[in-house]
Amino acid sequence: PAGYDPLTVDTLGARLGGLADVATRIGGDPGAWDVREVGDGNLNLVFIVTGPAGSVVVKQALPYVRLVGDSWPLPLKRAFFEYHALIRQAARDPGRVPQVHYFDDSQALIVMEFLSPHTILRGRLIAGQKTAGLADTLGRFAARTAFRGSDLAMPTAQRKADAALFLDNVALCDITESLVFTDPYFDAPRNHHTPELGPVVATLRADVAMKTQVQHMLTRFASHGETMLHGDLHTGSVMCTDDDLRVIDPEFACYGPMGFDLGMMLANFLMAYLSQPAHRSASDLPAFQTWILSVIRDIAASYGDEFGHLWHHERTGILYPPALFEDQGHSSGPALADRLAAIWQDAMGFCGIEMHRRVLSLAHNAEFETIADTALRARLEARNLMMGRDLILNRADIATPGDLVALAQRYNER
Ligand code: SR1
Ligand code: MG
Repeated sequence: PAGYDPLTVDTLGARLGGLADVATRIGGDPGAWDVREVGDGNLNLVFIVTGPAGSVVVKQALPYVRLVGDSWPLPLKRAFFEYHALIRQAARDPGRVPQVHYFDDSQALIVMEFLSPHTILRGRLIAGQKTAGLADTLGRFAARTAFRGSDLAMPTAQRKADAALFLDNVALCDITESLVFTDPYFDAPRNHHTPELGPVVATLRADVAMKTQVQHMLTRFASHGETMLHGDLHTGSVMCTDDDLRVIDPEFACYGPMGFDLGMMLANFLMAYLSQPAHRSASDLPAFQTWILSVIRDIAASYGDEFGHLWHHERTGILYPPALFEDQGHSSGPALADRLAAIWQDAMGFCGIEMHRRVLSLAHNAEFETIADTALRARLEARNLMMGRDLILNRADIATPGDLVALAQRYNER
C-alpha cells in the first residue's frame, strides 16, 4: 500500500526516534538503540527495541501471512483491530494486556510495553514450568472480557457500534472460519499431519455426524455475536512469569459467541496435558499432568465465579434486566445458570474443533510438533483427535469441568 514501509532492524531507530514519548521510554540516541526482530508467530514483524532508559515492543503487520509468504496477502488493517481490542481489554480487565504506547494506522504498527521476564505460556508448559495464579487470572480475564463486551453490560448504541467496528475484521475471521472450522475436515491444500495418523484422519473425515456438528459450531462462531472475543486465545497468546500473566495478540478480535475464547483456551491446556508424556520424565509426569488438569478445572471455576459476580453487580445492558428479576423479588440465579450452561456447551464444541485443527490444519502446536519420534507423536495426537471428536459429538453430556477432566484422563490412558 502507498506510504506503508515495513520496518527493519536498520531503519527502526530513524523511523521511530522522532516519537517523543517512545524515544523517552527507550532513552539515548535512536541510532544506537539495540533492535532485534524476534517475531516467531504466524503473521507479523515483532521487534524488541532497547536503550539506556528501557525497552519497548514494536509490532508491525505485514501485507501477507508471514508463515506462508506473499502468496497469501493479508490486510494491514489487522493492526487497527488489535489496537482497538487492546484498549478495550485494558478497560475491561485492567493490567492484563500490554500497555499501548503508540499506534500508527498507516504503518500498521503498535508500540507497546515490553514484558520481561515473561515468556510464552506454551513453551513454559512444554518445559514443565508452573505459574502461580494462572487459572484464576485467565478465567477472570475471559469472563470479564466476555461480560463487559456484551449486551449484559454495554449501552446498546456503544455495543452495536463496536460490533460494527469489528465486523470489518473480515480477513482474520476468514482465516478462523477456514483454518479452524473447515480445513481439518477435508484434504485442504495447506493441511499437513503426521503420516502415521492417516487412518485416524480418514475416520474423522468420514464422520458425517461430527462434521454436521462442526458446521453447527461454525454457524455459532460466524453468526452469534455475543461479545468482543480475543479471537485467538491460545497458550501462545499468553505470556507469563512464575507469578504474573499477560494476554497478547488480539488481532483476531471479532464479535462472536462467549464460549469461543474459553473453549480455545481449554483446548490448548488439554493439548499441553495430552502431549506431556513426550516432554516429562516418568517420575515428573504425573504431578505436572495433575497440575494442568487442576488449571483446566480452576479456569472454568474462576470464569463461572467472575461471570456470576459481574452478573449480580454490573448487569446494566439490555439483557436479563433487573426489572424482570430482582426488582420483582425474583432471583435471576436460574437465568445466570442457564446462560453459563450455554456458554460451557459452546466452549466444549469449540474446544474439540481447536484440538483438531492444531493437528490437521496449517498452524500446528509446538507441544506436538517438537516430538521428534513420529510414532509417539502420532499416538499422542490420535488421543487428542479422538477426544476432540468426543467433545464435538457429546458436548451436551460433558456438563461440568469435572466431566471434561475425567474425559481427558480416559484419553490419556488409551
Ligand atoms: C495463517 S494464521 C494461522 C494461525 O495463526 C494464528 O495465531 C491463528 O491461530 C491462526 O489460525
Ligand atoms: Mg498471534
